[in-house]
Amino acid sequence: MKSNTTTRDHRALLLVDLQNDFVQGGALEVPGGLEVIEVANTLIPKFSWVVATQDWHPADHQSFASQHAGLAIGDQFLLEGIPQVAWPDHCIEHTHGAEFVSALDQDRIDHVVRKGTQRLIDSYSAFYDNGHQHSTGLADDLRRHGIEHVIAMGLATDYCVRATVLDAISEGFRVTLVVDGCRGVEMQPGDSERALAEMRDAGAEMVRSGEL
Ligand code: VGL
Ligand code: ZN
Repeated sequence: MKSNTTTRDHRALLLVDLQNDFVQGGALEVPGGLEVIEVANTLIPKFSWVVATQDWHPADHQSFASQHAGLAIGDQFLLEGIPQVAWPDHCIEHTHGAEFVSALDQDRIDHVVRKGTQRLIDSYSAFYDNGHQHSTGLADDLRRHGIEHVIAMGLATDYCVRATVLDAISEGFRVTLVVDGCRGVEMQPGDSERALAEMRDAGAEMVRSGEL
């Protein structure tokens, strides 16, 4: 059991998509993705509430290039009117690729948020789908636990981390991003740097894991 040593901890650690398909050898490998697992394991014991997101797609998810004749991986298209990148098949529900990386200290995860479960809409953020129509319930769940401050890290900086951090800020949480705990896909060079600037401009505080 975890002990609650602080009087009242209003902080939660939010681990974004630390799944096999996003690390070395995975279907949507994020360069250096495996390196952040150690960062996560170092931070987990410092928090009394740990949330992890899990990208969790049906096998025929329409964000997959394989579902569209004439689309190649990395192409941009409109999915039900919403801009979408065509991804390789990844994080298919109940497969090895969708599982958390085994080196991650999963015993200390209190709550898992699965996203991208609806075939016609993608969901980068831990809070809402990409059309901002359906909530995952995470914001209310965090508030119910007295959380005011979210410390985020994970994969990928330029997609799911970015969307999660921007939504957390809009939801009224104080947000800190652990920069060395993130890696980007970089479909275009500079995407991660641009995402970091966007998150900073929106109000995210940037720290390194050693400062926490
Ligand atoms: C992600 C692309 C597609 C991510 C998930 O975790 O950043 N990126 N699905
Ligand atoms: Zn996905």
